[in-house]
Amino acid sequence: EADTETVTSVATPLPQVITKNGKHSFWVDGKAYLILGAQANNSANYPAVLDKVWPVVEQMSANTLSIPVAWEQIEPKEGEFDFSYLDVLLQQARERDLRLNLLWFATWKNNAPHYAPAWVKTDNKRFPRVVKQDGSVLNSLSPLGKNTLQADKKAFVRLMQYLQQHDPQHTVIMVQIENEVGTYGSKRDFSAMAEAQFQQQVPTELTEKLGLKAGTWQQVFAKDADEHFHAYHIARFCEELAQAGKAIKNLPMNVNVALRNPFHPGDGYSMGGPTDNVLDLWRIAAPSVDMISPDIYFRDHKTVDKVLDLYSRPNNPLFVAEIGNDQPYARYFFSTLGHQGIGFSPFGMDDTDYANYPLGAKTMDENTIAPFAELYQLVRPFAEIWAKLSFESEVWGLAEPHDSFAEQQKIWNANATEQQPDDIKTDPELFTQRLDLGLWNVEITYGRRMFWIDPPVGNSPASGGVLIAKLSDNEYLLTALRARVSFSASDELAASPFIARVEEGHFEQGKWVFERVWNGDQTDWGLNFTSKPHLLKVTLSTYQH
Ligand code: N0T
Repeated sequence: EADTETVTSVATPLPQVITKNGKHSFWVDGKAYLILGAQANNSANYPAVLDKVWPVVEQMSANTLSIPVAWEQIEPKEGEFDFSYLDVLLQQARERDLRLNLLWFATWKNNAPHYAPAWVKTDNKRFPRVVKQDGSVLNSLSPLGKNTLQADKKAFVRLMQYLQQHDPQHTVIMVQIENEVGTYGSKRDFSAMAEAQFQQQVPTELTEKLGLKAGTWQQVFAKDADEHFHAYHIARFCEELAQAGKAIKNLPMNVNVALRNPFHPGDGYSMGGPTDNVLDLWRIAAPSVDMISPDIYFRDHKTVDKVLDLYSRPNNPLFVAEIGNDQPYARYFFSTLGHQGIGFSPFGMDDTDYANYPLGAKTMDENTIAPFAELYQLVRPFAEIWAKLSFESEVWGLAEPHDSFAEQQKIWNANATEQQPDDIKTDPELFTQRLDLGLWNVEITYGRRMFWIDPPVGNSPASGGVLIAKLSDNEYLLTALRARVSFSASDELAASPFIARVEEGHFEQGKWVFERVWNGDQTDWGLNFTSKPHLLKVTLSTYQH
């Protein structure tokens, strides 16, 4: 018994991120893996409350839980480590067949060292905070504090050693370094220590890779010098952690970001974090970080789509590390997968009695869970196939485009996004999307009957979406919710198009299992999807005149 276990665990390959031709794949147990995630609330990292977390994760049909592990809890006294929380967490996750993404809450938890041990937080001399230009001191640790890096790294290495020794089956598939790093209220540290560094040359590796001329921070980045300087040093701090941690156990590691509004950035955001303007700098300065992951609290389609564009790049795999847990956010699961996302993880998914409204939902109950559960239940039966096709073939995913949430729910910097005036909401184009799939085009419409040609009026609330994967030039895997999907021939095809065959089925052990053919009413008016899950294989053809 014991022997077989050792043999299996030794054979279990490490989770990893694979990049080929600018496309990314996240592998677990030697296979492509799609993170159908859930993130627990901030203070859910204690054994006594875990039984309030699992039921929500299970109701969602999630396969991965993101949950904090705090520096203050594993090293309450300097040099004395306690991993009893992880013992319980790992065991309970395994019993439920769930994987974990551990969030290392340490030097930065949204700007502040709240989760650092008291012996760190109370010793400003040894662990210096960011000094503002006016000389006042912020409650955000400076990335230039050598002792801070050393102490944080030491604890992080112990955490990775714990995983190396106690998690041979890789229940933990990813580790997040810090949480929403950066500083609110100053573009950088202006302490004497920082000033000395700020006068120096920008490291040549950075200027060269960014294609910029060498010089001091001020010379190279001009009015953006302060922010770039701060971002570089935070990125290097995270890089040191990632490198040291990976040397112990080579798990995928990510850094999550408190976003700035891509259309109206302003300067009130968490400076120095990997916001879109310094994303390339971060990728260069922190090469051991596998990905920079957006935390999405914009509710509107236009802003979310832009964020997904910005964070899915040949040099950055897209993982939506956090997204609000209210209904309007759920459908962006479709667009995340359409951007070749490796995962999606709504925030605040547990019953520990907290709701981060107005960012997320007002309450945690069945109604809050349902929109996410519906999506995971739709995709989970073919998640591995999807993840494989996303990497090896071409995939598309779209969420219903118009926004239907109430004005008063537009908060924070999402305020800035323009809304359509009500009187033009009758335009069917608002509820129509088109995709060029190669030889074939597809039109997706929302909010119409299954039969006949009445124009689309949108779902209320907006909640539809579609997923398409290319199987071959004339063959697609398709699923959707609350949408009509109509194929047509693109200009490349000179002959007349027809639907050759639409099979409904499912996958078993990676093999397509045929259930029935959709024909007649089921194909005459496009392929109409309701709130029930249907998986289709669509084969298209042409006839000559
Ligand atoms: C997120 C979450 C958690 C004036 C917020 C979003 C999580 C962190 N931060 O519930 O704290 O750990 O990553 C920042 C959004 C700031 C909005 C400010 C409104």
